[in-house]
Amino acid sequence: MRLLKPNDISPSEITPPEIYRERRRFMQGSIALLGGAALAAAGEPQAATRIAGVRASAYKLDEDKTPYKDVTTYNNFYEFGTGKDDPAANAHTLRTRPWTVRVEGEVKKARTWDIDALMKLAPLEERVYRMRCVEGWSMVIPWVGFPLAELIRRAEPTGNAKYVEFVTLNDPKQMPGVRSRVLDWPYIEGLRMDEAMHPLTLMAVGLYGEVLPKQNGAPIRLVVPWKYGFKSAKSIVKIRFVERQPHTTWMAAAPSEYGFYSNVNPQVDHPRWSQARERRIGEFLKRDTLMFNGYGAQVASLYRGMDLQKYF
Ligand SMILES: Nc1nc2c(c(=O)[nH]1)N[C@H]1C(S)=C(S)[C@@H](COP(=O)(O)O)O[C@H]1N2
Ligand SMILES: [Mo]
Repeated sequence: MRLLKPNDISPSEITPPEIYRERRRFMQGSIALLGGAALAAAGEPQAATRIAGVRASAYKLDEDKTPYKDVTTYNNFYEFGTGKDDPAANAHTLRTRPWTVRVEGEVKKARTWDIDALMKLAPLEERVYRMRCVEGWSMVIPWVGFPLAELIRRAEPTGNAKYVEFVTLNDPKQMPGVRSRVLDWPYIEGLRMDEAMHPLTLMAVGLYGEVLPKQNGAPIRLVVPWKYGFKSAKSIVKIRFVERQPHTTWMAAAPSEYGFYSNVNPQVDHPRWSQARERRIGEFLKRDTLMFNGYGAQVASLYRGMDLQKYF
């Protein structure tokens, strides 16, 4: 996603992955030629670590998984830059230990969770989900995580808790991108309570059986597979239960383009491009985008009676 003034971007400006990879290969070649071995090494993701005791789950897909390399080098994480390869190059400065997540607001049990305690809160499972970015590309990713509902139950929300707000890290010392005013920091997202409680909604701590790479939102992020990617907030530090609909970062940036709900909906165009089709990273031909990203059987009932053109 890029934040530009209206009409600044056309869908054709979104770099197709094959061209992007070509460019990257070229750049890597130039770095090698400069003899910048240290520079190249700094740009590599940290050594991956396997997570023990991850269970298989019923959430599988009959679709090819996007290669690890693409999942971890083609990213949106504006705190580390707006280019797709910026997060992989820059996120090594993020410190993921010690890390705490504050759970507060309209709950009986407000608590500060240490990340290592959070990772043991519920059994970790592998879930293969489709992810679809509002920019028109998609991936299939084997996440490791636990349902957000498990955390919510332990917090014991009060009757006033109607929404959940997710606040992510905002530290200019670790995140070079937040020095730029491209968005209002911290990055904030939100869900309605029933969306947050939905069994598909995942707190992810890993992918491909390994600890979440920093560029993918380590140490903990949200994954909401029936919504556009920007709902899946990375590197979360606070979860607040609130009565009013949260004011999310992308709504503040461009209210006519990014609504609160942000359900994947091929029938509602982005004001500057169609959402009817998408490019699966690694494939050449575009495929049709599915209503609710293919999760309609599970989530359509959450929106029964709502005008999805109005509540986009
Ligand atoms: N904190 C934070 N979370 C974020 C973003 C971001 O810029 N900052 N980008 C969002 C967008 S637009 C997408 S598509 C997904 C990308 O996740 P991935 O890079 O792991 O595929 O992260 C989302 N979460
Ligand atoms: Mo996105």
